[in-house]
Amino acid sequence: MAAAIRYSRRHLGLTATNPSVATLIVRDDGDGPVIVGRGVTAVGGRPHAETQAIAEAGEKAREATAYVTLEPCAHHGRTPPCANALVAAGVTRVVAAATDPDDRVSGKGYAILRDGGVEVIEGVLADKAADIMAGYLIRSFKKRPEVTLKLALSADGMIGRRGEGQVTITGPVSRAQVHLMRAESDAILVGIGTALADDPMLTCRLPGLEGRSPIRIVLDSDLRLPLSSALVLSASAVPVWIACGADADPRKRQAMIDAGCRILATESINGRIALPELLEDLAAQGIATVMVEGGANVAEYFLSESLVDRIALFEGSDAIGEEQGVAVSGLRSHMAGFSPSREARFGADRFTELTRKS
Ligand code: AOF
Ligand code: ZN
Repeated sequence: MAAAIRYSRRHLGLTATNPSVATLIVRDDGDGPVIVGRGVTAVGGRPHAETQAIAEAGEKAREATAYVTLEPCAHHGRTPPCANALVAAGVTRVVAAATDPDDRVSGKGYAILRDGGVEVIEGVLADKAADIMAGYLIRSFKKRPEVTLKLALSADGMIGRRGEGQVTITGPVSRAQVHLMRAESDAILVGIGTALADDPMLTCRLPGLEGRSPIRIVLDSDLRLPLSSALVLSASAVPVWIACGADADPRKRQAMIDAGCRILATESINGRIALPELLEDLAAQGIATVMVEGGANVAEYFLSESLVDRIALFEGSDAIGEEQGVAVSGLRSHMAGFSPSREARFGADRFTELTRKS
């Protein structure tokens, strides 16, 4: 199951509105277990993992065990339900991690398997699978995407230097990790302050993963993003969605649309986009994971609204100094609501993933 869960990562960020799920079909003919079929939910969400693994295994699926990271589906989509396909393939045992919250499936997939004479073992490494599929689960239960706040902090807790655009805080290994996180996200979000100061691309530029850039979202109540910005100029290659206030200038809106951007008009309160409404809208459009990349005001806004599920904290070893530094106000007290779930070193930088205490 651990191998299946690792394999399921492969298509994170590519399968909306489906979760990225994996299946390994394993058999033991006396010489130890051998993987005879593998599948991961295809780009775009179909075919499902199981059908691909079954196709690869062919006759070898008979009397084999299937490891599935999510309960096999019980509904008819473009293909018959995966639970029926597993029965038909002659699999005798299914080991599953997470139960599918989808009403069309929940519990019914296991029932089809058991009715077909298949032994079912549920809940194996369920927490690990739920961690990988958090976006899918949060979108199902809370009708909003999972929000990961990425923060790069200097040794003295600053996220930037006053009046400057992009400042180097972390090293190349951390930056590569950030690009990988972008590739695994459905969308990436920044505030207009960051978009104006940095003129960022927000794409994934890892060799081999260039085609995996997420949708880029800018919180821009008054539509201040210039048509000449790197984001707008690349909108036809990688989508740009602009969240503006419902009362934003209609001519500016049209100009953005003409430039290839999509407008999400959202209620704004005191000049700020209403986040719950925006997130609900994003979830309704299939976005399950959003990575928030700055700046300080947007980070503080998401934290104070309790809309951050995870913090990806990259800490560099150089200080910026309080005089010149920009900090996220109240960061330490907000962080008290999170507990560390993973730690690593990326070159000289320290990485901590924090998960919200429920
Ligand atoms: C599986 N295997 O690999 C995945 C599943 O739009 P559809 O027909 O593809 O159905 C989407 C639902 O399928 C989704 O909500 C979830 O319940 C399930 N995802 N199921 O058997 C898979 N990705
Ligand atoms: Zn299925």
